[in-house]
Amino acid sequence: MKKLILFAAAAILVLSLFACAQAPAAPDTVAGDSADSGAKPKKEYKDLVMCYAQLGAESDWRTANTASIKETAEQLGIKQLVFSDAQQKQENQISAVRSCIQQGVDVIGLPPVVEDGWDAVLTEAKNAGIPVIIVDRSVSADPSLYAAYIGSDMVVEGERAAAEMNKLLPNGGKIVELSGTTGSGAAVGRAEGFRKALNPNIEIIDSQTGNFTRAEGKPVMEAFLKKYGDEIDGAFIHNDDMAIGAIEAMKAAGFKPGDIKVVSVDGTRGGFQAMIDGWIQADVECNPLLGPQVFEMALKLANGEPVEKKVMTIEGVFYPEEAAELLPTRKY
Ligand code: GYE
Repeated sequence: MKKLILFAAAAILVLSLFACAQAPAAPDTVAGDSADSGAKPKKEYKDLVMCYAQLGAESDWRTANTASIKETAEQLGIKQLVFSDAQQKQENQISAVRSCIQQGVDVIGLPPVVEDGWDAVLTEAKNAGIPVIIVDRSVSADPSLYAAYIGSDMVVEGERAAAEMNKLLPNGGKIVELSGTTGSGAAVGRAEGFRKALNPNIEIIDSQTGNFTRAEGKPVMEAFLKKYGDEIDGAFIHNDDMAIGAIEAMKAAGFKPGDIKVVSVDGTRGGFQAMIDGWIQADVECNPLLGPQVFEMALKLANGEPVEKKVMTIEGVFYPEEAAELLPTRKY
C-alpha cells in the first residue's frame, strides 16, 4: 500500500513538471506559424516570399525605406518580394495586403498610412496563418492581430523635438506646427511627445497638416506667415520634406535663416543641407533603413520561431555644427 502511494505521488510530481515545461511562451514573443514547424524543413532566405505593402512615396524618408527593403531583399537573395505603393491611400494599402494574402505569401510587412481601420484585414491575414510585421508607424488594432512591430518611438521623437525648441527659445515664444499625415502614428506620436515636453512659456499658436510632403508643406507655411507674420518665433515641422517646402515659403516672404527657429524630423540629406544653410536648427533622427531587421524577423516568423513583439530603432538628434561633416556619409 505504502509503495502504491509513493508511486502515485511520484507520478503526480512527474506529470506536474511536464505541465510546467509546457507552459505558454512569454507574452512578448509570438510564434508565426503552426507549432509543427519543427517537422518541416527550415526555410531559408532563398525560399522566402515576402510582401511589402508600402504606403507611398511622399518623402525622402519613404524613398529610403523602400530602397532599404528592395536592396536587402536582393542582397539576401529571397525568392520573391511582392512590393506595392499605395500612394498614401489606406484603401489601396488594404487591397495590396488582401492580394498578398490571396497569393499565400510567407510574411507581410505593413507600414500603415494611418493608425485606425486595420482590424478586418489583419484578422484575415491571421486566419490565413500569414504573420504581419507592422513597420515604421503604429496601428491601433489589438496586438494579437499582428506578429510584431519594428520602427521608431514617435512619442520620444516628439519629446526630443520639444527639448530642442525649449533650448532655442529659452525665454518662451510663439510657434507653429506643421504636422504629418492626419491620423498617422508618426504624426500622432510626435504631436503628443512634443506637447508633453514643451516648456509652458512656449505657445503653439497654430497647427496644420502638410501630409509629410514638400508640395503641401509650402502652402501651409505660406498661410501661417500671412496670418501671423513676425509673431512666429519657431516652427515644429514633422519631417524634412515639409520643412524644405516651408523654407521655400519663408524665403519668398523675405525671412532670413534663423528668423524662425525650425526643429524638424528625419535627418535626410535635404534636412542636413538646410541645417548647413542655417534654416533648420535641430533635426531629430528617424531611421528608415529597416530592411535588414524586417527580413531577419520575417525569416524567423516564416519558420514559426518566436520573435520580439516590439523592436525599437535607436536614434538621436543632429545639429547644424556637425551637418557639413556628416552629410557626405548620409545614406538618405
Ligand atoms: O518621418 C516621414 C514619412 O512614418 C516615420 O513618414 C515615417 C514618416 C517620416 O513620410 O518623412
